[in-house]
Amino acid sequence: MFKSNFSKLALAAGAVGLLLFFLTCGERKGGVQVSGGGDLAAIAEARGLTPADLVAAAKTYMPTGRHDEYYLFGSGGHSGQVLVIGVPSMRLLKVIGVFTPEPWQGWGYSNETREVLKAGSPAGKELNWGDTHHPALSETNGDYDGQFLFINDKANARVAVIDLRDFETKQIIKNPLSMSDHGGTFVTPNTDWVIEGGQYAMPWSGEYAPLDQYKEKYRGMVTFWKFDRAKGRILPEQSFALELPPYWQDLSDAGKLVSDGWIFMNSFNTEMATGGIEEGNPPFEAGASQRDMDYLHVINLNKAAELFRAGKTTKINGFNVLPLSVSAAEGVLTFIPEPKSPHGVDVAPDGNYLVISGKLDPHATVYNFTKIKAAIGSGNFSGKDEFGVPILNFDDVVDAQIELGLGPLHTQFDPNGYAYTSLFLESAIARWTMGGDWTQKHGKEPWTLVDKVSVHYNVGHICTAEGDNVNPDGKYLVSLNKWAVDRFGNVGPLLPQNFQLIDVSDPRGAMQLLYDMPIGVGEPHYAQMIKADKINSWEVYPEVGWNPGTQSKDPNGIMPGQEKVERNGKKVEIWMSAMRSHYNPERVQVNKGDHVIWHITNGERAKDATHGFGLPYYNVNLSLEPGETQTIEFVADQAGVYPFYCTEFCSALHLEMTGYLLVKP
Ligand code: RUQ
Ligand code: CUA
Repeated sequence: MFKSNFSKLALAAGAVGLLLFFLTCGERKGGVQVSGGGDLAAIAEARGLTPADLVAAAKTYMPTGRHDEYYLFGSGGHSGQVLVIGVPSMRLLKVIGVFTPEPWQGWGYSNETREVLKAGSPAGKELNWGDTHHPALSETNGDYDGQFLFINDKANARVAVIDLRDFETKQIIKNPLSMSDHGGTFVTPNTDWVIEGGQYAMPWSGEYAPLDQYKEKYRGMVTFWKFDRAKGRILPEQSFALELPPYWQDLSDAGKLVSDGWIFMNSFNTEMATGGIEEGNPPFEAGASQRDMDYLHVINLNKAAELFRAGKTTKINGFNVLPLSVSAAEGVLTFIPEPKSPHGVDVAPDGNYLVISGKLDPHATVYNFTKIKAAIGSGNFSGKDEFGVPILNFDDVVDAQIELGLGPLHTQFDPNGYAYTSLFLESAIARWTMGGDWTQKHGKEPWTLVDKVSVHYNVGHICTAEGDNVNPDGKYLVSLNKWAVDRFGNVGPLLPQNFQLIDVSDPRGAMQLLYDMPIGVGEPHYAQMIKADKINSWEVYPEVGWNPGTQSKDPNGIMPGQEKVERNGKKVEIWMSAMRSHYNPERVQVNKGDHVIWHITNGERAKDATHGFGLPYYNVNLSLEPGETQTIEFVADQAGVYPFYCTEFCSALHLEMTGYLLVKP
């Protein structure tokens, strides 16, 4: 099975050897000279590069001005941001500010962006970190459409909406029921719903209950956020949650095609352990791992939405919740045993197979949705859990268990009938064949492990190109490794994560490791990779005076020539323009104690002609992209002179793009 690795390598080595041979026997004796100086064979020798290295370099190197084939949208982990990376070059293209202020983009310094951040904070508190986990690209008919990106913050149970017309965050929503989430964000095939699954069970809406009332008072949840594509916003009043038993719900995924309208969600700690190592109880890690089986939650979302519309939900903390008793009685929620504390649940592109990864079990377990539906339809249950949720028989609905290796976590797919599963404990990626029509179509033995590639080290999620939608590209796989250990130069005890790019394009050959990319911010969890030509973002804002918060013309946006300052009692309102290389007005005079409202419009129409606006003491930095209008507001509480200046190097006279805010005592 692994022999193919070697023959493939030999083949690659042969091809490159041949290439080098031709190069070195080329025009002149010392080998091929390129302008700038260099002889490929000599460089390879001097740098100790193998033929496989040269192939990897040739597959990833991007000559200047050439664009990458894919965009990778990666979670920024604790930074609360989203990373945008070009594939295969692995060049960082952008860091999108989401749950935390981001000064370069002026994210969190203007009125509007501050409001978006604040909307995600509990009343009276300011959150300034997030633990971003799972980015989800919007889909149309189960295929990425390049319009929106969603991401969750596990630490505070928040969900954000990013508009890919300008790569900016538009909305942050705090889950009204839970403190933490994990099984999100995932979207249904037409992005009607954004899924946010919970994680650690707790009494809802922040209420107190002692741990000895765990079974009665603590609950799990999954929230279905209704998304309005035209508005580009989640609509909380049209959204609802399911009350779930206090098992710890883990990852989820939305059904597609045959399983469209269904949601699948893993759980662990069905033992309902409550910890207490200090009181002589088993620690969580042991207490939550006693049972051989936990429960895969199978949720009939269409049915749940129907009951919600029929008024079967109650309000908890002002939010619509379908009670567990209703879900259990009405067939909204069904359980299936799943091997011991699994982690990822991934719906295959055909929508029929669900791959559940063992974590503590070396197998991937593959469930067949057609069988699940039939078993639910025939009422063939083995019993109920103690909350009254019906349980199906494992053997009725499972098609295969494939031994993959140690610590399987997450699975992605390609168009060649392969699935790829990360093996955390083994630091490897397993490639294996799917069953059903797929493998028959590709003439392969179903449910078989065919190849493994080592990664460095402790891989969590993986991402193949468009690898979780109905039409995967495969091609490239990015392994999101938790540990870097010895891969990079020493930067102190806190090491970067390591994104490794792997070529999975050859269905007959082996997978080839191409590139290591250290990620020096946060701990990225998941990423999704989309074909670059599906992203149609704006080059400049559509009109001068554009408000990115509303994605429409701002009433306070002005054209150059319309600048003015108005005073009304203690309120001073300024309409300022920014053009290369001046602000107008350049002097702004107010009195101490004045309430200042300041609108600034970038009147530029040239691509990349962004101006900044940095104001000392008042803690302001704006990024005014061509056409953009932003508003800041503050009380001039300290007299003095405050030079404001453009924080983007926009022109030769950029240093002169400045002015004075004069606050008179
Ligand atoms: S996960 S721990 Cu997606 Cu593997 Cu968050
Ligand atoms: Cu505008 Cu520098």
